[in-house]
Amino acid sequence: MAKYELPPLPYSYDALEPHIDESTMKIHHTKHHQAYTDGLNETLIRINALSHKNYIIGILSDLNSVTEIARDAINFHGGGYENHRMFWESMKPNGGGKPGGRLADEIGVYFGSFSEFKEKFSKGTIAIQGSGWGWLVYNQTYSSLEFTITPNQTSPWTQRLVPLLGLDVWEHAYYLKYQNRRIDYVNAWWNVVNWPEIEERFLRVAS
Ligand code: MN3
Repeated sequence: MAKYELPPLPYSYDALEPHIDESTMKIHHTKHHQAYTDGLNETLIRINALSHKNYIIGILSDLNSVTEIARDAINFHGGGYENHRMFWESMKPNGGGKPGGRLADEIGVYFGSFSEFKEKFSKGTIAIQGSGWGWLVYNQTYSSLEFTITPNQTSPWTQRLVPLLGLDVWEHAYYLKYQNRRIDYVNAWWNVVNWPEIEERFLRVAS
């Protein structure tokens, strides 16, 4: 397997204005995401696993297969690489609104309604202590939708949960524009969610 490379953003750095500002997007992508990508490659080289047959999702789903000395680094950099790859695609200019189709129905089943889901996701994510992510995940064991949070860059895949929609609440994701007002960032972020993409992710895994 070739080295991992920073995936290009599917839109321009200023495309999510005014909700997420250009400077934040540029630094977040070219510095932070690049650093996780580099860290992942360096870790894989260190353990002679650059040719690991599995894509990073497979590795994260089975962290015990990684030699113990590198497990934390793979969790962090590999999670950081994959979480951010998904994050960029989870957003789009003129996004927001509500999901449709089967995902909308299932959100109704598991959360009561879309507004109840949104409230649970927002509250739970705003309340994360320190750095981490809020997630809508698909639990393949129970064929259910769940809200969960992970610390730092830990991926839901490490808990055998399929990430559908994640929100990065590290300060680097919002501090330039929102400073300490994480709640304002979270509320604004809903305006750029790429629901058609999240619906497709759900349909690919839902049984
Ligand atoms: Mn980030």
